[in-house]
Amino acid sequence: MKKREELESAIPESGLSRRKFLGATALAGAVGATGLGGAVMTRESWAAAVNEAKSKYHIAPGELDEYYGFWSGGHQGEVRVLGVPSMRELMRIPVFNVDSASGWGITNESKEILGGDRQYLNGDCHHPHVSMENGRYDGKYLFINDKANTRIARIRLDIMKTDKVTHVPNVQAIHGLRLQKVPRTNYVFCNAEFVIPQPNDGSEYSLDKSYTMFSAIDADTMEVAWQVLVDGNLDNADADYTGKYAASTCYNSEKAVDLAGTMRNDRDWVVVFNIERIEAAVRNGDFRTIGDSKVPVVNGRKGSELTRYIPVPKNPHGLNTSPDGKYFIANGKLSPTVSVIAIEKLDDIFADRIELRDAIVAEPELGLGPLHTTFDGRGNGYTTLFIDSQVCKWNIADAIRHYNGEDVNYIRQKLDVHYQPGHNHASLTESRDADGKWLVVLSKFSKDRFLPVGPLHPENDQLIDISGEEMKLVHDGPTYAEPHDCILVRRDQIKTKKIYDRDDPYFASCRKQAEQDGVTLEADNTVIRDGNKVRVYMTSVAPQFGVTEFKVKEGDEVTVYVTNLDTIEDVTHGFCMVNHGVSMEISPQQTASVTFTAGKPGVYWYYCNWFCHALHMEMGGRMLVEKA
Ligand code: K7E
Ligand code: CUA
Ligand code: CA
Repeated sequence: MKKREELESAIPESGLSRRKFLGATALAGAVGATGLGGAVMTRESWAAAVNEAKSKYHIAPGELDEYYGFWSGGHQGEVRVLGVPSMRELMRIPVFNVDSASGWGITNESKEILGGDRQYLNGDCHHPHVSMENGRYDGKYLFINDKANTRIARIRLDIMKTDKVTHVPNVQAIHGLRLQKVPRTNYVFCNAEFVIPQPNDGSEYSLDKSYTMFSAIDADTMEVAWQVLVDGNLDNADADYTGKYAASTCYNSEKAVDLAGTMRNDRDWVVVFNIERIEAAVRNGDFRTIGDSKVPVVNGRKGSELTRYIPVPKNPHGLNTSPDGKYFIANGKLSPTVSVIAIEKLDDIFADRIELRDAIVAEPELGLGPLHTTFDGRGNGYTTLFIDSQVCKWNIADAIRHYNGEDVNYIRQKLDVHYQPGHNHASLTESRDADGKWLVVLSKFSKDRFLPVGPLHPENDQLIDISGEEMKLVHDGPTYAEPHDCILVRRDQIKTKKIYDRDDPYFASCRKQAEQDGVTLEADNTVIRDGNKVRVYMTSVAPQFGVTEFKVKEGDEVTVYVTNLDTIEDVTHGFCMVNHGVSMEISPQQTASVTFTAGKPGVYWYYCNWFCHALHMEMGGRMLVEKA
């Protein structure tokens, strides 16, 4: 793609103002392909080309997008839901952060899910992935890692709320995360990035004796099923379409802590995990446990029958399975190449019938800093080039022919992106249904692309039309820190609830407590005193709480349960107790609860903080706190 100045000078003096032109530069990629480079561009043909490009991604008011996009919120700790191709933000799902609007990290329900880790206020999400059935998205769950505090979380996609959080033991910093695709998502595979002593109890500190592990989490129970001790470190992972193999990149085979040390070896490796053999080892008791953890840990270090280490250059990063199930692609990062590993050769590798490097069937040179590859389902890969600030479209079959000595050009196109892309992700690309329509490129720097907002810049998530022969950049999307990765799912693959079911497990513990107190959540407005514990049960119907006044004593542990009896879609209430740090969402037919300590004697108002009615401002009540 041409630079802005070249494009500008290519525009004839036909009346298109500079200002209008600059406004259209996001479409330059789209228009460039239709003849901007030539001298024949007139104002009319320019405008027609702009309009054609716009009509493909512009979703008119009231119209719905074709795809759900789930965006990681990076070190902001949440997951965001976008509509694609409009790139409109639809919802935010708090996960490892605290959210004042929904009460995530404040309500009892969220604290119960956050479990022993609720003392952490931060998270670092990278890799959102949607559960699968036979290699296709089933739309049930989305899983996401937390690198900062070594956790993974599961989000129920029917209500778009986090419903499980698991701390992974024996390791530090869960980074790569992928799901088993076939026969279904039984396992969530995740990589811990940093090597630590085993056990990490202060009896050992040397890097030499430090290791990390590949972990498999049972996707249904969210318990850790097993872990595999490996050599080197672990970065990104993916699984195959047979259910037999998963693979991970290692960039720190040197086990160095300094930068130069991690770059010492010309080749690091991809470690391939043999799932069947690992399961058999666990079944046969061929494992150990570490420290207090009961999780079976099997030995997958070099020489083990459970793994194979395929050397690849150099500090590889992304690991991506092609949607035809044929290849694992390891992205070279410090090498301008990606390594194409033929999955059909892995049986031979594990049977020691061929050499490790024989599994590599191509190593195309794409450009500087290849990080991640995605696919269009038509045999092409799209690899981000971090240093070149480009996406490279290349043909896998041609890269293989080239590797075998044929004189073919496997590179189809290089497109400038703005700037320094990390992940990119094509529609449905992690499933058999990869449809090659849209490509989202998550650029790490936006520099001059948006109005300045101070020293901290947004990132730039760019939308590229890949439905034709050429990639066309059609949209710039500023995002807050830091969506490493996203996933695009067809809208019919996700089925959401409009209102809660009254027996939803999300608030089962409210129901349990109410039963013990002889209270019917849906009907009763009552206050139960139990020593210094006070439980206030109230209903809400727009625009009123069922309880408008209750008395407690200073220092009481007060729990408020609100059951929203409204059955109308979109009528969500809130409960905010002034000067108590208490705020939560109660959506239609939901029960939510929050516990706090009653403050100094006096009057405290509570109010509904989700706009629900013309008389929403009037929806409130008073807590009267008496001297203890
Ligand atoms: Cu490349 Cu965490 Cu997938 Cu960032 S990771 S870009
Ligand atoms: Cu109820 Cu606002
Ligand atoms: Ca290295």
